[in-house]
Amino acid sequence: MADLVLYGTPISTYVRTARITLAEKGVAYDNQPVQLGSEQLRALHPFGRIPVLQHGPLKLFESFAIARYVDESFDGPPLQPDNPASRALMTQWVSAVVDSAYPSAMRGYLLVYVRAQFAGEAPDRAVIDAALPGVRHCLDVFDQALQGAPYLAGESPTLADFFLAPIIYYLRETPEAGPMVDQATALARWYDAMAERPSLQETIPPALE
Ligand SMILES: N[C@@H](CCC(=O)N[C@@H](CS)C(=O)NCC(=O)O)C(=O)O
Repeated sequence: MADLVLYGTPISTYVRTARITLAEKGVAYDNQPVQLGSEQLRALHPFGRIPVLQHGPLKLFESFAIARYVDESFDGPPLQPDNPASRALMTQWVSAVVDSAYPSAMRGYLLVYVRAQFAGEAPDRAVIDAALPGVRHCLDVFDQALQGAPYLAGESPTLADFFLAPIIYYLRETPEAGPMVDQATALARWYDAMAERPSLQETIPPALE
């Protein structure tokens, strides 16, 4: 087994954030799937979530803690700004993704499609429609932020961009949010630049089926 193991399915946006960070730093690791709701996961994570990183004796959960640890422990380009203001902006946008974008765009919208697909049913139209204003607001907020700078915390990509990109990847595939992303010109420009990075190309999740 590798010295560094990342637990969690590569389908998860949070697992992908950790994988992008590891790829940006050029760190080798083993990605092991672990069943949600399983005893194995409860033993790894007190709240039964993914990702979990095991590095020798250190076990870490919470993707922001994992991403910061990887950035600060390994050689490779720094993924967090040095100056306090830009670093605070990075942290602000990570929190905004976790506290606002994920609940509205993933839990409230995209996962409605995913659960329906797994169940072999049509998605609940009323639930999708009710989620759309929140998704639009979220995309508007990030579009506006990206009108002033190429990346969320300034001139180069930081961990904040690695939290947002996996969500936009999925939204672009949806019938309602896909066109919203395309129309959000700064966000669409940012995503195109992000999608070209080898770290994103290496971590494209398997198809949901
Ligand atoms: N704040 C956590 C969120 C992790 C999270 O919610 N992961 C999802 C998968 S994308 C999960 O484990 N969901 C299963 C559950 O909540 O039971 C982090 O950043 O690691």
